[in-house]
Amino acid sequence: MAAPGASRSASDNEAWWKSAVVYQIYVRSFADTDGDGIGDLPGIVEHLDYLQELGIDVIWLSPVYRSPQEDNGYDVSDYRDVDPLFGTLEDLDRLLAAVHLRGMRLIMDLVVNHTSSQHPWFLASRCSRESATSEWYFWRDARPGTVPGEPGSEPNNWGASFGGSAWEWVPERGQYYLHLFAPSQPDLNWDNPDTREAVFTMMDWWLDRGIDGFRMDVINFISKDPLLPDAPLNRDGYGDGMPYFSHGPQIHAYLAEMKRRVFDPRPGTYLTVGEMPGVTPEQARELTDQEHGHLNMVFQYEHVALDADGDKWTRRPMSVNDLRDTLARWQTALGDTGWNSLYWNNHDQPRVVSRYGNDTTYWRESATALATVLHLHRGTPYVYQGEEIGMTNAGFAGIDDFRDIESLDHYRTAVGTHREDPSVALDALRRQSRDNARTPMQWSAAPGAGFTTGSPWIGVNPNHSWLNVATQRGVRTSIYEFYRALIALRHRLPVVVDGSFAAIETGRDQIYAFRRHLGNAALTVYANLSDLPVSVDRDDRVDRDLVLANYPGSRRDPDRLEPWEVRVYLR
Ligand code: TEU
Repeated sequence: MAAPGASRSASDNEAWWKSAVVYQIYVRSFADTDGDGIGDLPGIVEHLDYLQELGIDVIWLSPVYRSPQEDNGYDVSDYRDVDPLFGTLEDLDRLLAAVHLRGMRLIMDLVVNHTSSQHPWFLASRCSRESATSEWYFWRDARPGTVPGEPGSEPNNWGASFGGSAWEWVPERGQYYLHLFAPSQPDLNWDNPDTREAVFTMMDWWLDRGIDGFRMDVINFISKDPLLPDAPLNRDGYGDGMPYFSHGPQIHAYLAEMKRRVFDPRPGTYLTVGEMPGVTPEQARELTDQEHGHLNMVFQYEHVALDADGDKWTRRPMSVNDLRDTLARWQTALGDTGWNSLYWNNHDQPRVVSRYGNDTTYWRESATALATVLHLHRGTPYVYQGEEIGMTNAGFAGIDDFRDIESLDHYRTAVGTHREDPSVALDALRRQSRDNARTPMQWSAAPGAGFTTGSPWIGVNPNHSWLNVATQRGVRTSIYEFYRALIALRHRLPVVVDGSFAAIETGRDQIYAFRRHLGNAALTVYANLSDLPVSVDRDDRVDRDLVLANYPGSRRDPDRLEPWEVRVYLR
């Protein structure tokens, strides 16, 4: 099928994704053209020049498929259509063509660990054990000796990600179904060959349409231990099934089959990135092994869990030592066998400048320092919308400001069930809620931040009066221009893409320093990840030309790093 967007821009057979910078668009919060307060596909087309100017190579679209939107599109009811909230399939074709015209690429979100409970596959499956899709989900009888449907009769003790048991009783069928996330997100049974084939056929359909790859939602959850055993209890009183549903016995078989069946027969090269909560460096190396792996790269979670004590709502201070260790460990572990994805932010994470940086006194400095460390690592960097202008956490006043299913569930459980002080629960939400990432993109100081002329589906951060694209674009000292420079450096210097990685021990706790080597080229990064100045011993033989810095020249004492100062040298 020759779809409108099918022509591809660059040479198809190289591993183009290695030198690419990806920009994630959370469509509902990016740009609204029809005034309904929700971002849409035509809104993205209007901003493609902006993304091109920034230097973006690939756009990742968060789900725009038809969906009841219980989890903002991560609950898909039709994989082959666009939800009317965001536009039409024709809008998507137009976007794809416009992206390709600019020499950029576009990848879709693939949400196939689960569907929406409104998907026709599930609607049929829940009705009867005779239906064609009867075995496409995990159906189990009540625990023996219990009254089906009553609490405690669930087939196992697992809890779901958005609260409660991972099992839901369906009287019509007289069985429970498994949902690792909300009840409206039943898990697909990948052990059934027909289920896999249906997913692969759907992937073919999108690739034939001209898209350039997939970001695969919780793809390490698709193979479960077939016994679905009880698990040790969590703080919330439910079993933590992670050991039994993550990286299960068939994970390699299913991903290998996907590669063989979907990608290998095609002439081009595609970007495949698997989102994998809990993945270890060893597993990631194997999965992304450039000779034998099944995926180009994976999203790991270690570096975004350093401020959580057990569960994400319980805070522990992040230590720079931990951060440095985990980042360097992943760099070394994947080495030149596998390939890293590099990210601070996405639609599930609080804003990094508020979280690991300092979004008041050193807002610009810490945003640019964190960006430098990330972008000059080995791997493919991801920029989440608004990160390039240093967008901060939302600062919501009360529970009515939050929208996310996970946030609302946490509040209900903490305050309603566990009788926690509401202000404590709200503090945790203000810090960790996924809604922090989902406030509208701040294009300008206009009332709707240039995002919408209507009433936005979630509050605009009041700081859009000064923190916005319009005040930064073209301003030499802005975060936006710093991101442009960082991205340009990657495109200009092969050492950034292909150089090896070695951490440098400086003896200073708050400094993260590392060096990249390629042939005679050496690129060295010194980053002070703290609010305090610190002295540093550089190596003048290697650290020759300063190619990037986030403090103006006049303040530069070569042996001292100001708060959140970064310097990048090239030899
Ligand atoms: O996220 C997977 C995932 O593990 C997160 O939901 C994580 O548990 C949560 O953010 C921790 O606070 C993916 C999507 O990125 C997310 O938006 C979806 O809600 C989820 O899968 C279900 O599809």
